[in-house]
Amino acid sequence: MRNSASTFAQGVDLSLYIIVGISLVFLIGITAVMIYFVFRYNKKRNPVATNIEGSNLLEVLWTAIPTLLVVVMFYYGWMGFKPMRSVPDGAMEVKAYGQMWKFSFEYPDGRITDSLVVPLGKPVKVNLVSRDVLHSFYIPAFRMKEDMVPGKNNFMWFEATKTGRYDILCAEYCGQLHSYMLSSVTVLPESEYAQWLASAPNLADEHPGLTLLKQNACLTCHSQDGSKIIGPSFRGLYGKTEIVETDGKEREVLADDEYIARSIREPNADVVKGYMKGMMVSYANVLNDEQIAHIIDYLKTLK
Ligand SMILES: [Cu+2]
Repeated sequence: MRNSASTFAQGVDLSLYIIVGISLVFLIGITAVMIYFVFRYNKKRNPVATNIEGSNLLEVLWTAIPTLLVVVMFYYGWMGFKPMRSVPDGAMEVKAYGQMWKFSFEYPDGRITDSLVVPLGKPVKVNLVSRDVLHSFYIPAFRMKEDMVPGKNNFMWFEATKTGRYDILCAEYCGQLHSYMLSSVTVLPESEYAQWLASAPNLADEHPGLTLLKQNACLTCHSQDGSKIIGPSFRGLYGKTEIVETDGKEREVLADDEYIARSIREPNADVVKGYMKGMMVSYANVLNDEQIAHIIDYLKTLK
């Protein structure tokens, strides 16, 4: 089986196996009977159609057997699901925020992080909060998925059974950059967790411009260390003279506030020489003037 790292994984996997198993038995059984009937009851062998009328035995069987199978599926599904909704007393609580397009986590001491870190073998309750639209908080290795619904307090809880780092994904299409909504949960032995908690950086202290760059996945294409990815690096960009292509003609521009704001709103207007046109979509409807100002302010710090 795939990576599994929480106490719930077994129950979810078991009910999945049972449902897939029953489905397979039917798939193979129905296909075999169908093939057999095609031969056994074709017109040459069986010129007069065979009809069965009024068989109480058959009617009881095809009512009772499917009912029983559906009850079996429900039973295992329910047994896997029930413990997910009753949080043990004394569970550690963390708040998870979903917003277009990132997750962030708030620890009881007010610390904000962009990935989740939890201790091994301890129940953790995650309160799920959406800041804008519907998101779905999904940890495949824990076999857990729960919606983040704006205006509604939702939660999940789990107990991690294996140390390691596991993906957290958004499983509800939430807009343009939904697929960039990734995070992770790291399970640490308790002593290491305590150490982490004492020294974890607090994102509340982060530059709002950097938060916006992360949130809008800008750093996927623009590095902060001077390396060339899909777009030009942000390091040393502000105040630099760039050679750009505007309407097919090369010209020199100064990377100032105006130029950067225009590049965010109309990325294909001035394309820096050596880079491809059409690689970036316009953020004119995503970022407002204030947010763009925060980003420019942050770029100024990347000397
Ligand atoms: Cu989302």
